[in-house]
Amino acid sequence: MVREADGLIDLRSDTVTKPTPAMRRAMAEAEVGDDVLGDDPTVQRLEALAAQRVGKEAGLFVPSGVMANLVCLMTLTGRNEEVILGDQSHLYTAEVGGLGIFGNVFLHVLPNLPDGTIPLERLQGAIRDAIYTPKTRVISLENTHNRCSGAVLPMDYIQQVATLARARGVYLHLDGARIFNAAVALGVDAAEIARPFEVVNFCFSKGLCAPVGSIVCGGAAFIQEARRTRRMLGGGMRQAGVLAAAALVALNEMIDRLAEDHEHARILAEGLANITGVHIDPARVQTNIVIFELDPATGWTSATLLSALKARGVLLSLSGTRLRAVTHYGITRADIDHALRVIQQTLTQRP
Ligand code: TLP
Repeated sequence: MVREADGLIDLRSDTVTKPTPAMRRAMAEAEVGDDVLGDDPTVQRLEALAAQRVGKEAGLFVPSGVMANLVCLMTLTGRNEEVILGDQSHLYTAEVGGLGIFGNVFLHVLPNLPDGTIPLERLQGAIRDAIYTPKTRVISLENTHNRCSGAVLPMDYIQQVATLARARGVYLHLDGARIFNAAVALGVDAAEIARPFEVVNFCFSKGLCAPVGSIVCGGAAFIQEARRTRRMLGGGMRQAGVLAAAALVALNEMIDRLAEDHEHARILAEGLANITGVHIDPARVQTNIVIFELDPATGWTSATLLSALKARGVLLSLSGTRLRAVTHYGITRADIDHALRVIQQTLTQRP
């Protein structure tokens, strides 16, 4: 990795990753066509490979993770229906309520535990189908769980939720924006994680470094219907093969290296735990997202520290009121050590 000329250590998100040289070459050379007319061979190759990676029949390329979630859930639901989801989910906290607004879908929100799960008993009690309630159509889970420090959902938990959903005639959806981080952390294929879900979406534009794009995967009939939803949302793209070409490189070359990001996140979390005034449980950090809080006795708030660190060349972001650092392809071990030194030095001063 070559450091950017600005010298910043940008830990705001893995979405800041830029396309690799191999991606730029593939984009320049991509064979393209009008994808709304079904003519783009590179998009078709991407959709087939992505679906295969998560063990589903078919895939649909969409511009963003937000649209992927919308396409999945709007395709699965109708008026008077609801989606059960966690109060810490990206869908509920960071997508402007689009599912309720565009989809006319009721968002039935249940509390997430710090490990990203929603207790099974709560789900069991929440599914409903009475004449005076919305009908529960989907349960949506997130893996890895962004606001729960990038937590990986336990496989047996997912299986239990799937068994419950099936028994009650409810679909299971996965916001798998970072499914490959979960797969690498567990040492399993993404298809194994995706198996219990009817419908899964994931992103190419986060840790996998592609510039744009997400994918929706599921059964062939579902994807045909999802294509119509994408069109309605304005997500049909024309010569999208230039983007799909980068996403193909992401799938073929960028997954295994996520282990390095996880290692950097672990080192960062352990380093933070040794800094006076920082509250973090490093054992919670399983993938590439590190979330921590400050002791009020330091005199610093998340917001004041964020701007002081920015002035010193280290960029973090907020996760609610907490601070967040995300490791990625653009971050080296030396960057982690430097960021830790800067955070420690800054916290020893008064704001
Ligand atoms: N997450 C972004 C921000 O929006 C917070 C980030 O920096 O982490 N699902 C999950 C679990 C996500 O973390 C995100 C993006 C999305 C969906 C949406 O993806 P985009 O922003 O590419 O549409």
